[in-house]
Amino acid sequence: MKERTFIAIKPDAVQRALIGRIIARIEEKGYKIVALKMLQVTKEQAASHYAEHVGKPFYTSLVKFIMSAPIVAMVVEGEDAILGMRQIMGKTNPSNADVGTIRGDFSPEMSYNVIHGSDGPESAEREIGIYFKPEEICEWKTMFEIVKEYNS
Ligand code: IDP
Ligand code: MG
Repeated sequence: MKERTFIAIKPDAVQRALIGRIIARIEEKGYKIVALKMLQVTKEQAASHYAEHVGKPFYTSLVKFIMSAPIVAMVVEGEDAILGMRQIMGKTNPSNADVGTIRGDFSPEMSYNVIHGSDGPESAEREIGIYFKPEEICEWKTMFEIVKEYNS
């Protein structure tokens, strides 16, 4: 099923100049970026984004970290894109993330794991709403979609 997921290139990856390489992986897979912007996460956005983690030992440092430098926020669309992006990202703890995944290849430790991706349809919708207005999401066709239409 065609899905949209919220993806963020986290502050550590922005600071390490990995924006282009991470976006390349999303494009190489064939997913469509339908919204994209750099922004400084506010306290309100951080609290809302990470509400499920309130009370966990890493919560305070997580919120501080996500506001420590800009993020690159995206809405990524594609067939089963929520699970697909989680696969491309790799496991939360980069020590267990497969080689070839973004976290497996670029992240040295769990608190600096370079990318966020929604973990299900409800969180995707909720997270997209935290960072994007509906009019910031672009309707457009990739070459692949145009070719598929032509062949159908
Ligand atoms: P996810 O990003 O793979 O969905 P979550 O469990 O939702 O993982 O955790 C959100 C973020 O919180 C992680 O990406 C990571 O940056 C951080 N985090 C999660 N667990 C730990 C931990 O045990 N220690 C330090 N940071 C953690
Ligand atoms: Mg999560």
